[in-house]
Amino acid sequence: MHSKKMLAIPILLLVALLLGACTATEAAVSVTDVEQLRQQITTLQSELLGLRQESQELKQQATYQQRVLTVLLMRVEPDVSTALTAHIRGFEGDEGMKNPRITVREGELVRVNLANGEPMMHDFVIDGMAHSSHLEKAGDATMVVFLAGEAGEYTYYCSVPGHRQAGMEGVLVVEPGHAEEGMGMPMTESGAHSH
Ligand SMILES: [Cu+2]
Repeated sequence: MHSKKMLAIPILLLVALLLGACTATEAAVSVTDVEQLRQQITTLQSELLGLRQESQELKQQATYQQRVLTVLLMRVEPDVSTALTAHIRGFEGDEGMKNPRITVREGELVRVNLANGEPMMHDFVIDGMAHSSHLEKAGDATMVVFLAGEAGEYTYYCSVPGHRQAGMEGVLVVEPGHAEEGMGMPMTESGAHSH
C-alpha cells in the first residue's frame, strides 16, 4: 500500500491554447498507464505552482508546462466533469442552479468546463487547488483540470475584485476514500473507478 501524496494544484488553459498544443505534440504522447499518468500530472502540477510565483521567465516556462499538461490531461477521462457559466450573480450549473455544490473524492481528476455568460471578466479559483485563466468576453471558455486534494470542504470563487462578494462563490466537497488507494474505507460501492 502506498500513500500517494495528493498534491492538488491547478492546470488550466484557454481552449484555443489547448487545441494548438494538442496538434503539436499529440503524436509524442502515448499513454498506457493511467495511474502513471496521474503521477506525472501531480508532479508537473506541483512544479507549476512553484513556477507561478516566480519571475516572468519562469512564468513562460509554466505556460509551456501547462501546454504539456493539457495534452496529458486530454488523454485521461476525468472522474468528475461539470459545467459552469460565470455570471456576476454566481456560477450557473447545468440545471440553472446557482453556485452548485460540487462533490468529488480525494485524488479524483476533476474537470470544470467554464464559460463566460456575460461581457465581464471572470475566473474560477480554489485556493491551492485550481486557478483558471481569465475569461474576458462573453462566450469565452476554458477548462480547469485538477486533482482533488485532501478530504474537506473548499470554496470555489471568482477572484476578480468584488465578484466573490457579489455572489460568485460555492462549495467543493472532497470526500475521503479514494477507492484505488486502499485506505481501508470501502465506501465506493458506486464503482466510480471501474473504468
Ligand atoms: Cu467574476
